[in-house]
Amino acid sequence: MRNEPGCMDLRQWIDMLEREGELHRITAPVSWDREIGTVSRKVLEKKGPALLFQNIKGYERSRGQRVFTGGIGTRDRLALALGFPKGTSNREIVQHVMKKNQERIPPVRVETGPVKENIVTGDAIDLLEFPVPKWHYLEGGRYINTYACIVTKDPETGVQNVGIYRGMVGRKNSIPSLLISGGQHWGQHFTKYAHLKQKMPVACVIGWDPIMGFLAGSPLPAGVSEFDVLGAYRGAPVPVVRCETVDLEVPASAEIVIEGLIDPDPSAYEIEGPFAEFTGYVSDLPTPRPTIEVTCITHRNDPILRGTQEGNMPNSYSENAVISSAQRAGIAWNILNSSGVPGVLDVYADPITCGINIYIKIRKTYQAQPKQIAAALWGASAGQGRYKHVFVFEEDIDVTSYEQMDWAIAYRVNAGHGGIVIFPGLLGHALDPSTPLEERDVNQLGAGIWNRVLVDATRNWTFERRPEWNNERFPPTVQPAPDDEALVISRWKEYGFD
Ligand SMILES: Cc1cc2nc3c(=O)[nH]c(=O)nc-3n(C[C@H](O)[C@H](O)[C@H](O)COP(=O)(O)O)c2cc1C
Ligand SMILES: [Mn+2]
Repeated sequence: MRNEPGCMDLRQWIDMLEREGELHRITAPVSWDREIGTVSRKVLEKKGPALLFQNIKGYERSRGQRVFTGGIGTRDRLALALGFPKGTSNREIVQHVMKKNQERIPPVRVETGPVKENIVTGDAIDLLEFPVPKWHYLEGGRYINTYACIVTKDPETGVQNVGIYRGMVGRKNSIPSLLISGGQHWGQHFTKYAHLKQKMPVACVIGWDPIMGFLAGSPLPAGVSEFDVLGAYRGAPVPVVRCETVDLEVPASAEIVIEGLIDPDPSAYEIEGPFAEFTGYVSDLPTPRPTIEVTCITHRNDPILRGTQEGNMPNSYSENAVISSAQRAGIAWNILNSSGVPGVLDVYADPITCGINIYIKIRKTYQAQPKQIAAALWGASAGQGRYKHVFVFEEDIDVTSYEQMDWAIAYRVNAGHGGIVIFPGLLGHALDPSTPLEERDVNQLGAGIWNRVLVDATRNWTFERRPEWNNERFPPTVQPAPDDEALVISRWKEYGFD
């Protein structure tokens, strides 16, 4: 059963995690300089709790003293954030995401809220009054925008977008940011402002309802406001207030909001990077990038800086991975539904690869069904940076179990008979380090290139049914007969087992 909690601010979310035994408070003094990042990496390795650092060295009397991270570090905490109990199945969560992504409840404007308890402007602005971590030793600086949900407005339609895009502290009032002009929605807005020869207004929302980042961190269709979808997830409109210096709206009980302008003139760019990327590799040389000049900071009393350690490793996947794996599975399943592919029973993206590899369970009704699935995913623009490797299984295989999938890949895939298909030269992700640099030269090619692979681990329908196999195309498995199994289970204790 799912409960409808309504919108939650960060403090309510932290309280909920604490009640569920999913929060750890660190009261020992900790340094912002790599220590917070390393602690959070070690806790990710253990699939441990969310962390509230309450005592950051040198910040005892500063504007901000606390850092919160790891809120959605596991699938169980994602379930909690969505209003489900822990242990909810992949299928149930993904189907909820598919439905809610398509619903809308617009926000409601309120006069004021806790985010206006403190308003900082002009020379008083100093981003390093907040305990901004340097997360990783190879990173180029202190990243303040890691889980910041950045609001921008389409200058033509007036629709607001909310997206997560990284940004580093440059000067005391500047945030050079990874702004990709092509696919990302703030990048599309930026191109329009540049055309108008105007600076783009932005508002970075740091710390609010966990589902805001869940929606801002994965692609909804262009032109859809993530605030409207967030309202639908919560069954209640998002209460928003107007910003002080830009014509944008932000949640009224956010912890910290950084308002600013991005100048499209490249001479205003500042250096950003390197950064520990979602792929688990550190990439990008220090590069001049579009930069937020901060015009105002508003924040709650005793604000909590919400941040996250980026980068997936096999033994320690990031929050981004947990979030985007559920979203990317839902997006894939919606693509398959809208393409008319029948018989899809489950779609799983493991956090480790967050949908770069995608596992699909079907009820097979025709031989070409897995090929149709791959073609649909590869043809959709929402699949641009995901679904590089598509694996298709039948209904007897649990696609959340690597053991089961491994067995099916071993004994149902025949590469010489259509079991493996490579489609070269499709849209790809420019950050994938397995792609040669020249094939991810976005300036030259417009987008990265991938050689995509389908692994069809369903039983081959070109095989004839055989009488000695009970008229099936494959032999029977070694599973005991149901009657034999029932007898043995009923006598289990008599054999001396527990
Ligand atoms: C924690 C986290 C960090 C992210 N960092 C970046 C980033 O630095 N740059 C980027 O372009 N996308 C980043 N993303 C992915 C975008 O948020 C995602 O593509 C999203 O769809 C952007 O919103 P939009 O579709 O409204 O543009 C990040 C996602 C998460 C969850
Ligand atoms: Mn968007």
